[in-house]
Amino acid sequence: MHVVVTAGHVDHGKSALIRTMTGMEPDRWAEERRRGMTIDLGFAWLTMPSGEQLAFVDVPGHERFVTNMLAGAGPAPAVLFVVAADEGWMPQSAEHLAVVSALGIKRGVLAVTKSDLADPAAATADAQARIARSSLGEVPAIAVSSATGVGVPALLSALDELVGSLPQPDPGAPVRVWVDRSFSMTGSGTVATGTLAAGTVHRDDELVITPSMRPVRIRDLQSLGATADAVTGTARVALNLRGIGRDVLHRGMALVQAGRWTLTDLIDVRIDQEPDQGGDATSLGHTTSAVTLHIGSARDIARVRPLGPGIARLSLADPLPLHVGDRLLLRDPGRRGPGGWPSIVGASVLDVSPPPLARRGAAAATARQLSTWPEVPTAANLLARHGLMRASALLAMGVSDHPHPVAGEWLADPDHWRSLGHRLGEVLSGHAAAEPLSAGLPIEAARAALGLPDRRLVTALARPPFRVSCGALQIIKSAGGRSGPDLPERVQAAVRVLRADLGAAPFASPDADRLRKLGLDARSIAAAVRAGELMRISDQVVLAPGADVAAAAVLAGLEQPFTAAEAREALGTTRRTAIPLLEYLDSVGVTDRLADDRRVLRQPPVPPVPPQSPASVELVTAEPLVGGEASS
Ligand SMILES: Nc1nc2c(ncn2[C@@H]2O[C@H](COP(=O)(O)OP(=O)(O)O)[C@@H](O)[C@H]2O)c(=O)[nH]1
Ligand SMILES: [Mg+2]
Repeated sequence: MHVVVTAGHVDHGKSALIRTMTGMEPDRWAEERRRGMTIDLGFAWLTMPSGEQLAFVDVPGHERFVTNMLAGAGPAPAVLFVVAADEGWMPQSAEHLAVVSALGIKRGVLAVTKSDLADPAAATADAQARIARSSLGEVPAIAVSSATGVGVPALLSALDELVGSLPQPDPGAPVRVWVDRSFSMTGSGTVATGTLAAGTVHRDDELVITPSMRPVRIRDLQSLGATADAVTGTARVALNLRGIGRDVLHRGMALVQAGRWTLTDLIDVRIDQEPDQGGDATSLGHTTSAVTLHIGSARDIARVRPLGPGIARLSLADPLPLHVGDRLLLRDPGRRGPGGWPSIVGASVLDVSPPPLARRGAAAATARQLSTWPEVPTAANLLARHGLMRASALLAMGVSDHPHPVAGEWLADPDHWRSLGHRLGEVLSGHAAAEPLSAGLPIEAARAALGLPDRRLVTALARPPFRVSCGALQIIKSAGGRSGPDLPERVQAAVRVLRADLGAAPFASPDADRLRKLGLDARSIAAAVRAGELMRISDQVVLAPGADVAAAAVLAGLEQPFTAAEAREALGTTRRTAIPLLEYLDSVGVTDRLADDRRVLRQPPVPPVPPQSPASVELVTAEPLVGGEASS
């Protein structure tokens, strides 16, 4: 099915032409028929020579009802432009053409009506020349008469050719039906009608009503008076909705697929030049007054904040479900265009979730950036602006193609991601310098420091030379193989003394008194352990790194199995050290403790990582076994 909207001055014969072509009455109201004037939208359809169905949305031409005209034209992909041969081009011809241009409608046919009353040549030439300067460009023109039927077959075949050349909308596109009519039917509840521009609706689908976001289910589905299980756009649809009252639904609301649209009251837009109205290209972009905004069947009030040439931020009185790339029509009731009609200008939506303009000069910088964007912004454009976005947010903006996520569903602009990596490095270096005894910067602190919305992003940024260990971020030192932060001079000196003691008696672990005298508190010892300068055997016992290997060598010389007392004697130490050391060796699988409390040597311990190689992850994962210190 195809949908075409009429356009043209009042009384130029739009409704009569629809009536003649379809045999249906587009003026639905008694008042319309009594006054002989279209007030509201009319709907009629026919089967074309090609067998395809063509639905018309007939609009009122009178300027008082231009809002109704916009509601019908908004969602339509093509236009039947009507000019009467006897009157020729008139003010509302110009206004409707401005509307068509602003909406970006690209395809149309010109019908020059009442050709039984006057020679259509002059009106045709004039109208074609004017239309050629609009978004429609060159259009075929057919002289017709609804009184005599002359030209009607030629018009039908021109329409057939027109719709046959329209691009086929994506059947999988997200659904948004702007409600243009709603009524209740006794016994079957509320019905909403509208133009389905793209995508598919099925019976039993759930949609949400904007702006309330209330979910509704499609009980029944009709298109051109016939019940259907599914309808694909472009099409006229009547949706019978379950469980809602008629008073809930109004023209201008939309029925949308959940999660696929952004309900927004703040947007950044590019405002079209206004060549047809001879206006200054940025005239509307310099107003700060309120304008009327139209999209689909919706009408809204928008406050315009100009950001730069042709670029503006609009604050909407009521939120609308929008995508980037959507076409909007703006009318400035305070300005009068040629012919005395409020000036009309088109705009395209660049961002439906624009960041605040906090800094000085942010408006101008934003305008510079946005003016380089294409008509329909891409994921790369939006990411360059937002830095980080959820894939679902991008989808709700109308962009389904996106790069691979950096973490979870987070997408990142490549430059922004690199600079976050640099900033993480700065933050970590700063932290290590300020707190040399700390086990690293907690992930949450790093997240807050970088202003990131999700901790998973911090983890994803922790690629070498950064790493995550026990919920904290550390810098991996490449030279020297030491993984921890540099030890303060005071701690290094104390550790040197301790290592000298242990060199003489490798298993005589220093007692609390000795450690206190050397000024080594729990934090300093933990830092020395992380730096690989000491080895923690238990809470109370520290030895030199490699003490476990040395102990195993000594124990290998004993008759197997051996008792704790035999081990203590061979190691030349006290029970205070021997027992924790044996338990440590049990825990890492070097020794086996038998049922009678004696032990056997199972295997020599893994030798420590040689100092020249980079610190390995194994060292890190072993930390909980040997460490009892809290990370700070
Ligand atoms: N003679 C003649 N009258 C026409 C023709 N088309 C429309 N009319 C008359 O013009 C008047 C306005 O037509 P209508 O379709 O309501 O115009 P609309 O406002 O553009 O919808 C009606 O009285 C029609 O009968 C035509 O081709 N020839
Ligand atoms: Mg009419």
